[in-house]
Amino acid sequence: MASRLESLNQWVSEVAALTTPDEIVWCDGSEQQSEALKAQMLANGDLLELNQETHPGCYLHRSDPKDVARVEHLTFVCTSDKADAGPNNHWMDPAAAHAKIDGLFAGCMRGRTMYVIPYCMGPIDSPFSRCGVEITDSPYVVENMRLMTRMGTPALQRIESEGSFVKGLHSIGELDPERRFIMHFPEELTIKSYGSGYGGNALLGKKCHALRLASWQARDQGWLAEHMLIVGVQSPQGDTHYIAAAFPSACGKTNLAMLIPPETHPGWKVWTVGDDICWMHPGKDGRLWAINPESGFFGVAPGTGEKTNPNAVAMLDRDAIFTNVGVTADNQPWWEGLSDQQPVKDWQGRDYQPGNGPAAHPNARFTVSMRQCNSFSPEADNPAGVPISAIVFGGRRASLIPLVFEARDWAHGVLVGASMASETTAAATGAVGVVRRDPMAMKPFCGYNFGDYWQHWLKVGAGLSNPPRVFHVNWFRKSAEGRFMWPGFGDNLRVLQWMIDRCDGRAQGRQEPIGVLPAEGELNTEGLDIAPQVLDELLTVDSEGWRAELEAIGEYMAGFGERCPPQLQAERERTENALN
Ligand code: OXD
Ligand code: MN
Repeated sequence: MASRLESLNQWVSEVAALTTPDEIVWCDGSEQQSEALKAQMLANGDLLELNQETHPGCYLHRSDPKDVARVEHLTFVCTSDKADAGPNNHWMDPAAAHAKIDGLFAGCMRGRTMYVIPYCMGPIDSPFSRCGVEITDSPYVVENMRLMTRMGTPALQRIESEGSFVKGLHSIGELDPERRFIMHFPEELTIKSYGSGYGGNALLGKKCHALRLASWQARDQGWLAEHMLIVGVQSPQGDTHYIAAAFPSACGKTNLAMLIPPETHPGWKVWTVGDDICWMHPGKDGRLWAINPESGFFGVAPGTGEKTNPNAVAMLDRDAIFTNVGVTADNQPWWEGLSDQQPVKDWQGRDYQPGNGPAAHPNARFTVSMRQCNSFSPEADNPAGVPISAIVFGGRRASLIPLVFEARDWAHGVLVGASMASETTAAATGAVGVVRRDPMAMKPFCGYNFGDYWQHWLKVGAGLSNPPRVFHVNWFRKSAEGRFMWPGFGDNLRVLQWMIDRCDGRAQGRQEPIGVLPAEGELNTEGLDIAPQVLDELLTVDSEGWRAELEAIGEYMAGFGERCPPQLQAERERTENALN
């Protein structure tokens, strides 16, 4: 098979001439092709069969132990003008970057098969969707892309009729961290990734295309490409509000997207539209409309259990790929937080010894089609997307940041998003638990200068007659003894309920210098076991702490020089003055 699109055939030929594979396979997305690939991976050990009685269609992949997370220090945005990439990105001159990475690609597929994967990010028939083609030498990547994107013949047909596509070239190379780069060329709509098989580095539709390149395209075309889940919250009266929420990696986006209402909330229902990426377009009605460009979940396994995310546990008993989890004596997948069963093998296939660390790698993952989720929303296939009532920002902050507050308006909301900070997690290599600025949870994913990005946010909002309300949450406040103060998980619905009450004009709120907090009695705590003084503390504004926080935010934003919108600094000063 080849394509009817000459530019695609030509690019495939050029890549083949560079990488010299033994064979070229075009991926059609069929069951048959997928079965053949899985059989091949089972034969060569890339995949291991899990217990097919308890987990039909489930497989385990053990990655190279040095290839388990995104590598931000090896990820580059290569724009002709360095300032366009901004201080938030590592930059390389495009010509130098091509030369460097093409040197690695030369001859790298000798003895291997080259797979050509046409994919569509978003519903095939949505005007908001965008297509790409990933070329890879990894069958594991092919199978993951099949779950995570709309991949195969329908995507190819759309690409052929549109005549353009994002080009993504990937090879696992030697899996040598010294020969590893993830390079983006937004001006050429091109991605080149070498030396890693890990999801965020290798499934190019996800972070590389749907966030880094898409954020660049979105700026040019007047929309927003964001690191956000999309959830529908249906009240007992039957009306549904859609909420988009940005949290850094491994901070509970998947759990919030699949939340099960607490028993105190009969009649409430939560619908999952997406758990990681959200593309939002201004609609004719002056609202923002969102699609989830993905079709699967690539979720963090550890911590996913009956208490934290029963919907996820239920969807993982069939047709899923597990990466770097442990296994039990009867060959079921296992990770910390899943069950009381004991693992017998750890993520590296060694006999489990507590002294070797956790059985599952802290960034162990599952890949599964979103259709398997009990709370899957059919609206995820709606080409028009869903209207967004509220945007939520949040990070992991042990102190200072209240459980919830609402921004004064859109411009203040942009400041609130730009001010986000969070403790780092195992989703990226490097130290864990260090607080760093992560504006809109996009620090690792914004394909251009944050200053320009904030300006773009301000501009998009200014054009909306009915913009979403903007909130900030913090599920991760800790007491002096180091215990989490808020129960989180299903009980987070209580906070979403207050947001909806704000949207519908039912909650007055309490005006504070940093924004609007729930007034006394507005947060529904019925049946919740929380001491009144703990709740008070969660909803208190510590003026002195906030003054220091705002100063730090000011310094951070000043690092973007003239590209930082003056309007944002003005919003910051407004909050500062209110605190004084
Ligand atoms: C992810 C991440 O995989 O953010 O979604 O790292
Ligand atoms: Mn993510």
